[in-house]
Amino acid sequence: MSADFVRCEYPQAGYAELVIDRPAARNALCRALTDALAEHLARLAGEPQVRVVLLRAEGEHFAAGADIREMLGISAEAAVASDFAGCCTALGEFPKPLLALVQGFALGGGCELVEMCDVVLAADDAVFAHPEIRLGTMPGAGGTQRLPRLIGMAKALDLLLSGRRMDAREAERCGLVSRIVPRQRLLDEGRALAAELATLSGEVLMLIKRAARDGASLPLAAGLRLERQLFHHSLALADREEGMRAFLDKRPAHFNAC
Ligand code: CO8
Repeated sequence: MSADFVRCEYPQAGYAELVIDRPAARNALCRALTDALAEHLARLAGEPQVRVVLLRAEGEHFAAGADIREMLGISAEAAVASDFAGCCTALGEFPKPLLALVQGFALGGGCELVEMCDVVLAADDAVFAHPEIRLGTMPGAGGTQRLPRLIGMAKALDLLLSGRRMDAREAERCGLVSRIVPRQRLLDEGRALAAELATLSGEVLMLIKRAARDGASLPLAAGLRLERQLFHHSLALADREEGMRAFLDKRPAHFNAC
């Protein structure tokens, strides 16, 4: 496994951390790195004790996008044959909550990774951009599709067509970022949030993510039907009984993993 550029850690019970670790190249997303990410995610999806995954990066920056040197050598035919950029679907399809911690630059494919995460904590120095246009190329891992859905068409096309940078405050205002955190507090705050979610029902966390994510691409009536179906399903879970009994017994609930 090409694990060198991504490591998986378990700082505390209930959640895992995936750490992108290629800081000398500003965490540029070479194929070995995205393959390693996909392999870790496939394994974590099946680890019942892992209820939440936190994605973070070593160094000053989150990720500077696709590896431009590598990309320069890829022909259109080779990109089709190797499903280049399809390698990131593992993140977009991951069923458990994904928290992203972003410091410094999240550019191009790096910004696309952020767009695939569920809760984004940005350091106050975080900068987001889709500079692909300035390289004569375009987003290929979901940027033109997810960004407009996240922040609206007008703002998304402003960013995608110009390649301009957006600071953490603007990213929070427009809905790409969930919370801004002082840079020196980013890891602690991210781990505290992951640990908090890891005490909750793994099954229900996944149901809520599924309802919100799958419902977002449906017409409202179909989305409401999906929610109702998943809600009814949740009523059969032992965790539902445990949560409600614990409330009435005035004690903390002890929920199951996934
Ligand atoms: N690819 C390859 N190498 C990179 C990349 C990159 N994206 N970014 C930085 N590096 C390397 C540099 O070449 C340099 O290497 P070396 O030390 O060997 O010369 C090293 O990292 C340090 O880079 P800088 O000296 O430029 O570092 P600075 O701190 O001055 O600047 C920046 C940091 C602002 C991040 C700057 O490096 C930069 O602008 N990088 C390019 C950003 C960019 O244009 N990204 C878009 C790439 S295209 C894309 O993402 C398309 C997505 C398609 C799908 C994705 C599927 C995975």
